Amino acid sequence: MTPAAQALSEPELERHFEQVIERDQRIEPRDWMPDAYRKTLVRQVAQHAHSEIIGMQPEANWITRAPSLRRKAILLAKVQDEAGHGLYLYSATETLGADRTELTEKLIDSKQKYSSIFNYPTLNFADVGVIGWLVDGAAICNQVPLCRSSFGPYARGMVRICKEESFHQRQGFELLMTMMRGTDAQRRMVQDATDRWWWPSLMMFGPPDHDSPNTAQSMAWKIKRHTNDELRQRFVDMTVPQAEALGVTLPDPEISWNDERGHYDFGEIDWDEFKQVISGNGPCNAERLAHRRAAHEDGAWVREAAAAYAAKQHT
Ligand code: BYC
Repeated sequence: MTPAAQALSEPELERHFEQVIERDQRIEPRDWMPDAYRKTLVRQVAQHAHSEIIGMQPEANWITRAPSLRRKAILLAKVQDEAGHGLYLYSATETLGADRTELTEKLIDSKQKYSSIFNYPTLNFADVGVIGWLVDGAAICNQVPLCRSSFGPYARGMVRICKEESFHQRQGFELLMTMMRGTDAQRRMVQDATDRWWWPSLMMFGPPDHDSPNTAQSMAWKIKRHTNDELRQRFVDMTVPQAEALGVTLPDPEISWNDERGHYDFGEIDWDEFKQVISGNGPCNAERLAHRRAAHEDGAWVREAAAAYAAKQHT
């Protein structure tokens, strides 16, 4: 907080905060902010960071079995990028006063969420391509508007993350194009992966607007710039022509262009499945958390050594 701001009363600080939001300027870490604004940002950004880190697991499953050295190098680089995204985002939470160790503990104790999408298994190598195409594609739709989020460190972090995500999306599409030009068996793999990932990708955008408790306030604070349903629709509109170009069928017979709305209509999402997955009962929740917990325990000696080294530098 600047010395001038320190002299202001609480209602004046609140008014100043609201003006910054109204003018589409950024709130910075040392600015005064309402506790609830800080809390919702820590919740969203921590969940986002956890998603990047847990999201390394489904694709890492294929690093040792990638079909060529080129595909292996690409996949390794992509999974490393996700680790980087997690680190930028944990750093953004630290500017809000959160403690990264505590956040990791909350993740492994199931007290904080991560994206539902990473609780599904990666059964064949086409899943790597479909994650790039659909999961990173959905992530881009959701995250590009976050580059204009009202909290400075989050918005700035998202600029670089989005650049890398769009590269990931293209690598996924290129992988799938290559497989679609291959054998019948390869084309069947791509269709099978598309069938399994389509609906979970739509769920990534969160519950429908009428059932989304956080959207109204997060939009008023300009943390979120669009509702969950608006972004989901944008993703469907973007992806249907891509599926046609690729030559795969999206597993929803209700997809059709609606001239009146100027959008594609699509079928009903299974929200019971979504609720099950975010309550810890998805196909891979237990495995993902067990793996993350084991990695955290295995890394204890590194953290201890780093702390001992830092302490030595200060003596
Ligand atoms: N999964 O009121 P709502 C990536 C929770 S990683 C799980 O609409 P909000 C990648 C929500 O947290 C990309 N939980 O909430 C990485 C809330 O629960 P709490 C990850 C979900 O926050 C590796 C409750 O449901 N992206 O791209 O206004 C490899 C009610 O929801 C989900 C982000 O994290 C879900 N899908 O809106 C490849 C983006 N959806 O917290 C790729 C940043 C909702 O009250 N986050 N919930 O207990 C956001 O944009 C927003 O937080 C959301 C939800 C749109 C996700």
